[in-house]
Amino acid sequence: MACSALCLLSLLWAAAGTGAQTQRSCSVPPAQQPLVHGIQVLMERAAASAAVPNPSVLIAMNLAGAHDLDVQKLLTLKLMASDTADLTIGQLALTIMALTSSCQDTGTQVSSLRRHMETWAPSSLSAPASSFYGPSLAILALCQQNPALTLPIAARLAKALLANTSPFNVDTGAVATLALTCMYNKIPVGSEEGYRVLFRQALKDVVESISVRILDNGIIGDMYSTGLAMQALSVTPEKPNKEWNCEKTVETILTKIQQGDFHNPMSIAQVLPSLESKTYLDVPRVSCRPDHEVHPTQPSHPSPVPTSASNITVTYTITNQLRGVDLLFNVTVDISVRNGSVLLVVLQEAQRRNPVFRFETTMTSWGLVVSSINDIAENVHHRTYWQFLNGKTPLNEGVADYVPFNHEHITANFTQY
Ligand code: B12
Repeated sequence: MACSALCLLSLLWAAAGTGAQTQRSCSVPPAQQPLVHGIQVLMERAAASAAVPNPSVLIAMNLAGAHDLDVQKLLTLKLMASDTADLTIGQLALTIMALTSSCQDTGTQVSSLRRHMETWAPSSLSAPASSFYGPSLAILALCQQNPALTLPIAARLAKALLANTSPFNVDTGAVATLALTCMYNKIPVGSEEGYRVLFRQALKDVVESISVRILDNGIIGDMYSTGLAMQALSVTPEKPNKEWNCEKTVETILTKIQQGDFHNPMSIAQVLPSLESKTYLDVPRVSCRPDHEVHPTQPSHPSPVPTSASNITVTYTITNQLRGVDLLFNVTVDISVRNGSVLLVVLQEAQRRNPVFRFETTMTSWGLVVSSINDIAENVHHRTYWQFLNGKTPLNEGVADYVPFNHEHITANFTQY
């Protein structure tokens, strides 16, 4: 009797340890489920008509259970047929996870990603934190395929994260936590103890940094990093040192959904897994049985921002004060647009009025990025980009999503990250 109790206790102890995942998730109350279904329908509709398949959307669909199986199949086929030669390591990692979540073979893509990661190293001790986002996705994808082969590369990432001196970035910390947790949970028996200690130390550091960014309303970092941060906090073996109230976080995110803040398909793809109590660690466990379609219960769509016939005035400034960039300028214009217009309309109107405001955009998974203004273009090697601000506060959305208010002063500032 005493032995069986003891055995049971040690079994439970083992389950709580490295072999199993520590889950601290919470679920959406049944009454609020239609809100979650509503944003999933929005995301799937956008995916059906998107020119380029978005792997994050397919991952979210497979983790949540697809509403529209045709869209799920279309996305899977498009991703299988896509050319991976020009992808960044982060994009390749997302493609591998997306295809894995659709139960497709990814052997070639995995070998290519492993080769890329074998030569990866951070550019310097002060490399921007967000430069670890793609490599963290890569370790996560490789860990899910073959943790033993990934050990030395993951160790390099962990050491680089510990040594990095740049300001912390929640989105990146969340992805790094998922990657390191995957590795920590899958350290092969007989591996050096040093790996366990290293991953645990790096996780402790990152989770501590995430936890100090938990706001009173439950938001972690900002509204759009919260989904990834929830995934991180719900799986990490390191408890955050600040108590995390998961229910509060879910409640606030649901309020934001109701207010229409989650309309960008990518923002939905990043928040949906957490709202369905899933994480990217579940990617290899997705069931691909044909009966996996989920029929939503009365999807409720967030009401679109009302656009009225009245006009608003937005003050728009473009400024480049970066030394080393030849053309310095600081120009301001007042632009009148329909109330409810997105910022992109302001930029278009400014360009129409004065060629100094001409701009170019590039398509990304989040939509249009303003890549150049007045012939000054962003440059990854120089870490320069056009940052958009309201006064001195950076906007939390891009120009195709952000809706300015009357008399708002928007600045586009050429700066470095
Ligand atoms: C790194 C990063 C950047 C870098 C990208 C360049 C680089 N080479 O590293 C820089 C610093 C330039 C940047 C800029 C901005 N960013 Co940013 N960025 C990120 C971050 C942390 C990681 C992106 C990444 O590497 N993804 C992995 C790779 C594999 O995927 P990818 O699709 O190839 O990634 C590309 C896009 O994500 C794109 N991108 C990055 N940020 C943004 C923002 C918008 C609006 C768009 C359309 C595209 C875009 O650049 C990536 C590299 O090419 C994400 C976090 C997240 N949760 O996704 C935020 C994130 C996407 N950014 C965000 C924002 C708000 C911005 C800015 C609008 C901030 C501002 N006030 O100016 C600007 C864009 C302005 C413009 N000119 O149009 C938000 C978007 C939220 C939303 N609902 O739209 C996020 C989610 C951060 C957050 N939690 O709030 N960003």
